[in-house]
Amino acid sequence: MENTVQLEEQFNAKLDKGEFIEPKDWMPEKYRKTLIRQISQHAHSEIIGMQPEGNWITRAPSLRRKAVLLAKVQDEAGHGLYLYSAAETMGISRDELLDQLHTGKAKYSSIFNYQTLTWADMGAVGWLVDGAAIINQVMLQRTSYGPYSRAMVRICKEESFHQRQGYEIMCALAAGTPEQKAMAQDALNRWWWPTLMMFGPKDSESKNSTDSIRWKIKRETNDELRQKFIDRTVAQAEHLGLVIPDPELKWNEERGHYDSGEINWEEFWNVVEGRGPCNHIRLKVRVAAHENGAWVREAANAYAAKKAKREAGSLVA
Ligand code: BYC
Repeated sequence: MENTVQLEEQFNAKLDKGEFIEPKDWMPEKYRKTLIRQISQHAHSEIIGMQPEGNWITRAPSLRRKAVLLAKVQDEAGHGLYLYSAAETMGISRDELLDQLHTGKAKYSSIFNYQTLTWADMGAVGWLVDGAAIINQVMLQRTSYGPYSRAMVRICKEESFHQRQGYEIMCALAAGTPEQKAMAQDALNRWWWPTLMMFGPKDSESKNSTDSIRWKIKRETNDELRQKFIDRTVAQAEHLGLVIPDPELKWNEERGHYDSGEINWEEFWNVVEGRGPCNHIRLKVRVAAHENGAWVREAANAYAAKKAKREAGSLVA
């Protein structure tokens, strides 16, 4: 019988060789807890993230835009499902995970607590929010836990379509009438800073990063990914003829990166801790959707039980 020290050595050797940790492998309890926390937070973000965009499906300006947005919001539901399934492989049930969300115990991404005020916000969310999500998720494709990594591969493919649909909306608005261009600029002004907050607190304040980097759950730090996003997005804003709302944004030749202004960390923590513009309404709508869907779950369970009974009967016969 192997003892914990030996098991931990084998676990670390797997990580060193770049192998995946799979559900049936031994893992330190803290590794399991960290992954349940992060994967479920990620799943919750996907399904709460359906709300700000879902609000615009009936108001999309054309049939084409409506069909595209509908497909995108459906994709987010799918992402939530892959991620809940990945979290369940760690020995926690879907009911427990949803309960943690509905009682406010579990976090979800701060970004979805902001309002979507105009159609241009659908452009800014796709371009910036999905753009930031891709930078984070491309890194997570190489995360050390197999089921999380495999979910990310599929999600990333869909996210790049999401990002392009957002950028396409921004291109149309930025090349439109002065009023349309002003709408696009206003959306960029409101979404820029909250998007930078998606990457989490700065490295010096990130309590989970040391363990997560050691265990190869995260391959890059919050600040490294945020910098990557800024460096990529500046040229995209210039192409649109829009101005990023940061007067300190400046190319630094020596560093080979853009320098940027300080994030309002007080706002970040307020939103994370439940005091953002829409935290209350997002949870309320989610709980109501869950309660209204009870009959679907009951019907699906009754059907599954009936089918299992019938199959058991035919086996006996
Ligand atoms: N919002 O130690 P740290 C999408 C929390 S959805 C809220 O750095 P970590 C989409 C953090 O949980 C994609 N909370 O943490 C969907 C921790 O609290 P606890 C969303 C945040 O985990 C629909 C504490 O602050 N993507 O694309 O090492 C429509 C300290 O932070 C946030 C993901 O979920 C935040 N922004 O790093 C459109 C990515 N930041 O739990 C689009 C998966 C930090 O210790 N998650 N906190 O109490 C991750 O990659 C990592 O969890 C983070 C944070 C980089 C976010």
